[in-house]
Formats: sequence, structure tokens, C-alpha cells
Amino acid sequence: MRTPQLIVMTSMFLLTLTACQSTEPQKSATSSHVSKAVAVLTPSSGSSVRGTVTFSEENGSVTISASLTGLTPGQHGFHIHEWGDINCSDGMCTGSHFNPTGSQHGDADATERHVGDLGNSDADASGNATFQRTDSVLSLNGPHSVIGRAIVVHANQDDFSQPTGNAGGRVAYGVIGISEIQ
Ligand SMILES: [Cu+2]
Ligand SMILES: [Zn+2]
Repeated sequence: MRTPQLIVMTSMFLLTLTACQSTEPQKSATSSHVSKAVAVLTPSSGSSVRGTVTFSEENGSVTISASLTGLTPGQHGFHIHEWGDINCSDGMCTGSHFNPTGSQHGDADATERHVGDLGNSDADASGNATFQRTDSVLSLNGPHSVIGRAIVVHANQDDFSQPTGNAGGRVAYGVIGISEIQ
């Protein structure tokens, strides 16, 4: 009689354990609203460009701050591309510029631009660049949300010509993910 009793007791214990686990509260944010995001940029094949880009949304605007290294001196096209797929060594899996409004390409301050158009980042003689912009076109929420998309740095300057600014190859890229609110 001891063995069946032990089996029953063990089963009951396991059931209790499973029930406890399934009723444990989920550790999650209290709101679905995203206010901070980050992208860590890694180099494409043959490049040594790296960097970090942070996004902070406040009062309907997003402040974008970037720090990049390993660039050639001068201007480099800086865009948000439509797919957060960095599984190609040339960055081509990120697709084209994020353009949910079906607009023409342009400078970040132009009246018509892709949501993903951020202009250029300007590298100094050592190949370092910092970029800062407060933007009211892109968002971290809603239809213009850039969460899950990719930020891309190009080899050349974005000259704002159509269709995508003639900025050349993609030297670094990263996926924009949600950050913990500090
Ligand atoms: Cu681009
Ligand atoms: Zn564009």
C-alpha cells in the first residue's frame, strides 16, 4: 500500500507546484506605452563601424542620441530602415527606408521625408561621430513606431536625391529595441 500512496502524494505535490507556477504574477511593464529604446550597432562585413543609438520619447517628440566609431571622416547617411532583420552581412536584409506614409526621400527637416530619414551623421578626423536630434515625425508608439526596425549607417553622404539619397553601402546596423525605463 505504501507505493501507490507515495505515487498519489507525489502527483498531488507536482500538481500543486504546477498550479503555483501558472498563477504567479507576470513581471511586466505597467503600461504598453514605450518611452525609451536602444539600438546597438554592429559592423557589416569589412567595416569596423560600431555604436549605440538611444531613443527617448517625451511630449510627442523623440530625442535620438548616437555615438559612433570607426567611420571615415565626413558625412554618413543615417536612416531607419523598415526591417529589423540584420541577418545579412551587408545589411541588405533591413530593406529600404521606413516609409509608412508613402512619401519621397528627404532631409530630416524637409517637409516631405520618409519617417526613417534622419539625414547624416558627421564623423570627425578620427572617425568618431555624435548625433543628436529631437524629431516629431518618428515615434516609439503607433503607426510611425520604429520599434523592431533597424537603424543603418551608410558609407557615404545622403545627398537627399531620390529615391534614397545615394548614400552607398551599409557600414553598420542595429535593431531598435525597447529599453527599461530608469
Ligand atoms: Cu539607409
Ligand atoms: Zn529615405
